[in-house]
Amino acid sequence: MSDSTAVTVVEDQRVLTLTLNRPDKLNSFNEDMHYALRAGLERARDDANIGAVLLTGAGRGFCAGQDLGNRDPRAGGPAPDLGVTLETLYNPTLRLMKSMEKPIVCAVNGVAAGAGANIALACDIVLAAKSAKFIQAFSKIGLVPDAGGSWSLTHLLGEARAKALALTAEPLAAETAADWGMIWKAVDDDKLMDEATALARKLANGPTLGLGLTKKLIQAASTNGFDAQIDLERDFQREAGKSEDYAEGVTAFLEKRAPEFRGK
Ligand code: T3D
Repeated sequence: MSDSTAVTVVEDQRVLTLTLNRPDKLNSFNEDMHYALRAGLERARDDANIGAVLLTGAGRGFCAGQDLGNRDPRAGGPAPDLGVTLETLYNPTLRLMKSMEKPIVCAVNGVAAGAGANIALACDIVLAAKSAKFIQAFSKIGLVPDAGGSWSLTHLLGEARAKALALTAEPLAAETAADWGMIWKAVDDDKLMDEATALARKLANGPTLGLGLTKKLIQAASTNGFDAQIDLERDFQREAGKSEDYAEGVTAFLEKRAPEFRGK
């Protein structure tokens, strides 16, 4: 586990809360923060006592993407190979987020720009404070969308809106993002953390085996055709149907009581 302060890590009631913590730089990514975030996610993936992740940012912003202080051309030398950063820092984390069979709830507490916006969109359920904005800032500095943004925006919004957001870098308000289906919902600023925490706790204490399979199933629908997808539903339902949680869920329903899920 990382001992960096760039991401604070708090475990409570089966939720691992990861808070990006470089507020004076709007939580922009340096190497330290990359590795700390990855270590937190790996802990959540591997620890059976953790059922869900809550990702948020410290201070007034969620994340402003890459720390551009580390990219100053005035320092001289050859141009950096940004492909290396993506390959070694961003992409492994994004793959981990998508592959871990536990839900990641994101509470976007303020501006989310560049890779910061797209890390949020790679989470499973995104809530944002009404004052938050999403900015595909890349085109302002001559880059292309990364951190999965070209995929997420296109899948969530379609080409028309994806292209306009990426080409113009216009800020998108949280409420519009919710209206467009880019995120789950926009909530009052002072309610954001309570609502996101309650949601993460509910998921973490739910039938986590089935929830993990559901995450995989929905993700597979982005590339599968209908036939392949209903075959996958059959396979995953077979697995879910053998779980203790399924037996408990049905028993609890029949006994008119709340279920006690164990994630098995
Ligand atoms: O490089 C690679 O490895 C490839 C990967 C690239 C991925 C990317 O994410 S590229 C895109 C990088 N991000 C940006 O271009 C966004 C830059 N930031 C902004 O445009 C604005 O800061 C915001 C629109 C996000 C917020 O604006 P505002 O007015 O609310 O805040 P501010 O005053 O601009 O920022 C507050 C402080 O945070 C300020 O520091 P100071 O002056 O108080 O000492 C500012 O410099 C700092 N800050 C904000 N974003 C970054 C940053 N410092 C370093 N890197 C940042 N990205």
